[in-house]
Amino acid sequence: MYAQMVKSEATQDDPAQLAAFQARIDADEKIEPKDWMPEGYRKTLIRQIGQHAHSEIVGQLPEGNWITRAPTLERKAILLAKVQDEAGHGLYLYCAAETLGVSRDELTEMLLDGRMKYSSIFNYPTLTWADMGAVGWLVDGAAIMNQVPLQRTSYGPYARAMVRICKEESFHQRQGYAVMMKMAQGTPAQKRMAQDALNRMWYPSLMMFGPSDKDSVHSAQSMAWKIKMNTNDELRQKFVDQTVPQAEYLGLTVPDENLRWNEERGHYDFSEPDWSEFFDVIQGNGPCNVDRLEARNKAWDDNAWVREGLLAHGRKKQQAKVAAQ
Ligand code: FAQ
Repeated sequence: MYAQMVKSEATQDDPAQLAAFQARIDADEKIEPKDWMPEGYRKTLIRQIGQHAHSEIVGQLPEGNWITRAPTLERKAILLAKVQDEAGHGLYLYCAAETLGVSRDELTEMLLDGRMKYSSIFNYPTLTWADMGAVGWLVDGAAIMNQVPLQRTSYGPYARAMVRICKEESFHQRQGYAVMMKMAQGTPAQKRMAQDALNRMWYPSLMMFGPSDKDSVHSAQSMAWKIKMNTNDELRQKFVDQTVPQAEYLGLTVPDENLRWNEERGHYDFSEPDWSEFFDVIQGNGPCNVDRLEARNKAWDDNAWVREGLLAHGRKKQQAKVAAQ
């Protein structure tokens, strides 16, 4: 339905203006906030950047859950820094979305009342300390695979936000892999925890790239506009090809009986995730959807006084300025 809406809005635009816009995209020019853009382009960006921002913010919850239980002071400091980075990513992305004419409050309200999504992965629980390793290694690993190409996306503010985000995400991925190495080379019980975390996180991580290309509603238009640089399946394949040797190095087994190197294709063959589970999760029926939205709603309500205080302060300053004129 959204795709239809985008299409019909796009067709209302002047064909000559649309052609000139597409020519700029094809020439790899960056589109900036004050430039003319088709309404469909603007709305697609608001949807994608907004959902990306929400994912960074909601994504703090599964790891935040482990800050007080990190096994050493060093691990606690690292995890705390990582979770704070995710908050920063959310803020850069909300700022990028605001340049398209939507406020952060509006975006947040759309998250809180279920009109906007966030990444499916954050609706799974983090049950053991090994999950902190698996989240960094697999979830940040998948996020980087998707986000490195987005540094070249056509919308300037989004592309520039991704540069810093990607630098920080690679530190996140390395810290996760370091936790996994420690666990996988630890006692038999620690190695079992690491394997259990991989077993539970593998398919949800593959789902992060979105539905298979044949079911992806937005890919074709988003790629023509260079809002997306690759299809969902292309990035999923790259992720599998990169991650399987890392699992082998850890001495862990990827939970997929069909996983094998295909000499002819030059890629791993692997099993698709259970797509009915994916669609269930993004419709709000995953293991933690209710908890995640409750936590976000509570934070929004508890912090209303801060927003109101800041607005009152802003009004007072404005009034004082007017009175002094
Ligand atoms: N979860 O037509 P497509 C991170 C929805 S950041 C939920 O293929 P599209 C950092 C999609 O919205 C992770 N919904 O969609 C971190 C659409 O529904 P709609 C977030 C999903 O947009 C790490 C419908 O399915 N990254 O992890 C998902 O072309 C650790 C049809 O799908 C980004 O957002 C999903 N996985 O492609 C933080 C990157 N997949 O909107 C803390 C930017 C699809 O029509 C700790 N986003 N859907 O109602 C993208 O690259 C794209 O938006 C995709 C989806 C690839 C996610």
